Amino acid sequence: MALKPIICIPDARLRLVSAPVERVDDDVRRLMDDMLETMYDAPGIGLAAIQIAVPKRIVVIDTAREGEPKNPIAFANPEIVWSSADKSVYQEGCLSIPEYYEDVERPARIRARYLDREGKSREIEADGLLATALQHEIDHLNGVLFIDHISRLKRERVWKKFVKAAKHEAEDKAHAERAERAERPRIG
Ligand code: GNR
Ligand code: NI
Repeated sequence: MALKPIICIPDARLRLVSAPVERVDDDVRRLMDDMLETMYDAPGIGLAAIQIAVPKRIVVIDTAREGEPKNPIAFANPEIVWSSADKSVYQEGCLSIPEYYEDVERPARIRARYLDREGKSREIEADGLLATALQHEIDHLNGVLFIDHISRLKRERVWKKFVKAAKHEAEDKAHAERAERAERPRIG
């Protein structure tokens, strides 16, 4: 198993539409395991493969609370086959938009079809936090972020904040590299 770096906005890869998995083989299972390890480490309750820069339709979720037994679920090619008319509101966050939380309204209950770790087709009916998390993750597979479901004013505000932070980070990195070159003792 391996921990993978999580990419954040404004990284353009988060807008990619991920490709379906053709076969749940050992490589896919290894990816699912790496994603679970990365998700637990973060910590988060869900992770889509694109968040570790892999544009495949794979999701992992564990909504068990602290102190409860772990309940990891891995999904390949998840699809919502039914959603309820009644909605629920959760305060959502995203590991790709650190430390930003906002209320999002989504269908309260869904039915999803997916392939499990063994490649077997399954259906799951979800409500509560699991329904919200699964919809949040399936959005990631389509390049959609939870901030796309909030007001434009709020979305633009948080987007600009992360663009600015990314620019500062790039400048700091370039500066450190220049300093490194200038101070390195020359040979010959
Ligand atoms: O850890 C996460 N918590 C969360 C809370 C409410 C609704 C959705 C989520 S998913 C998020 C992890 C994440 O970014 N998954 O893509
Ligand atoms: Ni997310």
